[in-house]
Amino acid sequence: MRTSSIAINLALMLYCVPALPDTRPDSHAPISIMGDHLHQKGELMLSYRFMHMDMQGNRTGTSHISPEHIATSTTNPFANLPMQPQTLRVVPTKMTMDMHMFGLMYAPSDRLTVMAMLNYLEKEMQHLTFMGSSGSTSLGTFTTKTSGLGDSSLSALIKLNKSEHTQSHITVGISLPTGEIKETDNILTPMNTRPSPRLPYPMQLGSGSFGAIVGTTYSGNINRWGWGGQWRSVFRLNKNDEDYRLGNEHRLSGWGSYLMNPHINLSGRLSYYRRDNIHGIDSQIRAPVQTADPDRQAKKVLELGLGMNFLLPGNRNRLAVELGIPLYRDLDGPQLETDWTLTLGWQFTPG
Ligand SMILES: [Cu+2]
Repeated sequence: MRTSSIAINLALMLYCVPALPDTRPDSHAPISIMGDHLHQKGELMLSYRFMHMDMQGNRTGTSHISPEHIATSTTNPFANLPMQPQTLRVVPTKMTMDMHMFGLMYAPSDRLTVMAMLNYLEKEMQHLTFMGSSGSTSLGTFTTKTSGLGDSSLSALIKLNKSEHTQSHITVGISLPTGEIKETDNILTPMNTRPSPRLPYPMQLGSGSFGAIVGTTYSGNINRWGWGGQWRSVFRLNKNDEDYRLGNEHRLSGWGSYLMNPHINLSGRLSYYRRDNIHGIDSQIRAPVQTADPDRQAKKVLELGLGMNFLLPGNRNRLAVELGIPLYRDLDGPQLETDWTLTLGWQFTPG
């Protein structure tokens, strides 16, 4: 009898779940999606996301390529400079990136939500160095590490439309060059020396450039189902002080969700991500390694995301988790491939 009354209560709670944005777990997108929702006038939200990205092995186009193959057959773009080998001789084998993302959202009106984001990054890359200027004899391995503040952003989310079950908004923002682009670390060269040069592009913490952020988001829910879509691009606006600009980035995402109970929903997401190559070159980054090549940075990835959102009792705290798994990777390579991404998040709306 007690169980059935609990069941009836749960059913009533579920039936009564209103379509207001802050009272359903699925009124927020999967946690890897940024700037997916608006707030009501006067509302403040603080958030912390932790993202771990794991990369292992190399790919050219859509095919795997071994370190030995890279070291003996991939042309070194700096081959015409003095002391440079004909092929790449240092090969990245593994990389991890941990991002700590701090966000603040505030709504001065029902129509406008402003958002600020700060990132702290920790990067680690393992490499295999091949001996001398040719052949497939390995000399040794080394790991480079960088950490610090990444680029920051300020955005405005402007409501386009809102009805009982759907909402849409556009996002316009600016990416600020707060991340360092002159990080150095100890490396092992094919000549068995251990200098500390400026590290290649993927190990730097920022872009060095201002960026324009633009996008649009649509989302809806009805009964136990939720859905949404977002387009978000970052256009790099200027060459940085080191005379290059990173490639523009575009991400198109669609997701669906199912409400298990008033506090938990499951989500599935598909995202297509595209990043262009680097324009220009940093004259300090010249090494027989793929990561130093401005034309080996572009990628196209189709990613599946499986996640859960939790809305804690009181509706002030949200927890979320999402695992991203690539379904398709096409890289201007050789380039390290991303194998999985984990995002954890906590969102808090103070009283
Ligand atoms: Cu928010």
